[in-house]
Amino acid sequence: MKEKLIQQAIAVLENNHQEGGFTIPAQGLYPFQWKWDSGFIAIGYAHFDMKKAMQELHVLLDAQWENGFIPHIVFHNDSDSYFPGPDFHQSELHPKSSKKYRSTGLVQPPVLGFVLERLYDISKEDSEVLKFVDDHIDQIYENHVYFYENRDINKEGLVYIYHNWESGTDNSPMWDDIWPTMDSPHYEFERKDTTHVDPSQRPTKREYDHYLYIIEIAKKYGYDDAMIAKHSPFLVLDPLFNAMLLRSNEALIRLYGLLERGDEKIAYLKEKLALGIQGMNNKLYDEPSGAYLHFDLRKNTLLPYISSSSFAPLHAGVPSEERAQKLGNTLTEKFGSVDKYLCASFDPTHEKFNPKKYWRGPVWINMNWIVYQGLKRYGFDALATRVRNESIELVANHGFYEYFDCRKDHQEENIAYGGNNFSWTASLLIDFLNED
Ligand code: 9WN
Repeated sequence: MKEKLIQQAIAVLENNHQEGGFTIPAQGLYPFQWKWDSGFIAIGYAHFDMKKAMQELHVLLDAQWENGFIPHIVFHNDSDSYFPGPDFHQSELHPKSSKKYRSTGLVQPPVLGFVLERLYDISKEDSEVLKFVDDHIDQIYENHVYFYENRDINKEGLVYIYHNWESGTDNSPMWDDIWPTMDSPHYEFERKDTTHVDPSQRPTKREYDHYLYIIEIAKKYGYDDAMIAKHSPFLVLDPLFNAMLLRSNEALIRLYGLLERGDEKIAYLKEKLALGIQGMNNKLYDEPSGAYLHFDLRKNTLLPYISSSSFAPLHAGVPSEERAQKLGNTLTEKFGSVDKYLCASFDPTHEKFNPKKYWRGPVWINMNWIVYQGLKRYGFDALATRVRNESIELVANHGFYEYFDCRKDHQEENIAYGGNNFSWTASLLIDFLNED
């Protein structure tokens, strides 16, 4: 079974690979290059085609802006199967945006540092891959500097996101409390996503109004970070985003050490790593929930919801052993009852949980991969193995979908939702299967 699944996963990636050397997340639904998708996709390629893995990252980094910013979508082509496209986002409003590629003026979770490290480890310390690391590591470092210089407004080692699309967890119930504060206009536009996927599995029209409105505000200020920090109605410290940044800091520190260069950069990253760990523990950990939560910088308060993002800090070594144990308990008790696959994207015991709707409940394979790495790091082997095995089971039984229903006793035949032949589901399945 393992070999067959790997071959199927490789076929998904090969079919989504584009002439320009990058891979789309899914045909029709997502026709461009997405940042954190490309990171996860590179990990899959690394197991069977290292050249493609390196090319995926190289092409993404080619779209980096002069200020270190790496965009969330790179619009390599003129596909009109996605909304909102380049004409809406207008990245050219920012004076330092790429002159070569059009993109969004948004970011996504900073996974590239640990992806680079993972490529090197999968290659078993191959010298060509180390050369690739040497040639590209400074770009990722510059991206981290961009975050710390522009988005850490309280100088506490934690960086903000100004849009739900930056979180990667687009319509999480987390954001429901923010929308009523915004008074967004009712826009007229043509959705494309709902022509590819059943609308009941996607965000609502009103949610899209909010998504567009925040971008209109950012555009009004030419995507200037300081102005966004001042005026965006959405300004959040996200535990997933910050954990990815810290885990990537850690990876860059190790890689610069292997390259035997960058002493000042190592010192900078170490300082930010320590500060960020402290910041997450002081500001984002919520004792009563036994989990890390999102912090709303506009209201100066934690958003009281537990999601799969709450467990991401394990991957970056953020919690103490004691807190890690509490996170493990929260995961088991709230998300891991016997009739549920791990790991729902939103607290399955909460009234806002929806098992079919995008980031409001379904299981996502990239989040499972992050949670799995974290559980392993803290030695929670049984729970880690469960996450891995259930990820494999979901894909083996239902296909390479974007997200899955976590209810084991759910009777409908189809419990897989969103885009089919989805790239990171395929690539991370390859990584999970190679763990043996
Ligand atoms: C907006 C590509 C992306 C993922 C995100 C996921 C979804 C886009 C959308 O698809 O978001 O970025 O249009 O819904 O939420 O995590 O990177 O796969």
